[in-house]
Amino acid sequence: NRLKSHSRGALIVLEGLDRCGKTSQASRLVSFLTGLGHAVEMWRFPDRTTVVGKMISSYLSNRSHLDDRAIHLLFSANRWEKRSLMEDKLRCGTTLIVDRYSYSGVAFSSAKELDLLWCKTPEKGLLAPDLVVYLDISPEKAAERGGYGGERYEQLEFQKKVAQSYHKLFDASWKIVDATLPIEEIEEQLRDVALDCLVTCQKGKSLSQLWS
Ligand code: FDM
Repeated sequence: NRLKSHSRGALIVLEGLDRCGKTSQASRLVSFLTGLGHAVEMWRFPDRTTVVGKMISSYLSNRSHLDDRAIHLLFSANRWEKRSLMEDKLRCGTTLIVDRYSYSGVAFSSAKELDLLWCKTPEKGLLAPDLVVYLDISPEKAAERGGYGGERYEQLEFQKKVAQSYHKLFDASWKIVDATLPIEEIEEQLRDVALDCLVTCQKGKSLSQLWS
């Protein structure tokens, strides 16, 4: 029983440092919204299943090496190759909970000292999220959680730079959630903002484009 399938779905993005809890919160939110009868899918970027995604995955696991700008553009291309499907899903009423998006693209690449504006440019024209939730944790606390998997960016010094880059992207519309709160409290906050966002989209808020 899909409720309100005549109105569009919401594009909700979760961002944050590695080990901030994004992925588990995203799946909890998907279960919650699905339980209420909404059509919901969990997406993530990079989407490692595509050809471009496989190149990214190989880079992240240090099996290949790429120029900083080349990998930046691959991450962006990986979003572009999903753009039309994303728009179709949203217009058909499916809400997408997305684990990382263009903000990760800009935050991680500009942490390598690539120019911020240069990093944003290939993202222009992708769909703008209806809601961005930032799970806020210090790089030190995140590192203490352990389980850095050994991928290229999972190092404290680099995560410190990523945190600074994220701060440059903060926008008044973002929902900043303290990622060190108990899991259930974070979950509760996410439910509230997500439901508000769904209502706004159902009421006819139009889709817009990122950074154009
Ligand atoms: N990452 C992710 C980027 O550098 N640019 C991007 O555009 C995206 C989406 O890839 F370290 C980085 C962030 C992270 C790594 O992400 C893989 P997951 O969430 O660990 O799969």
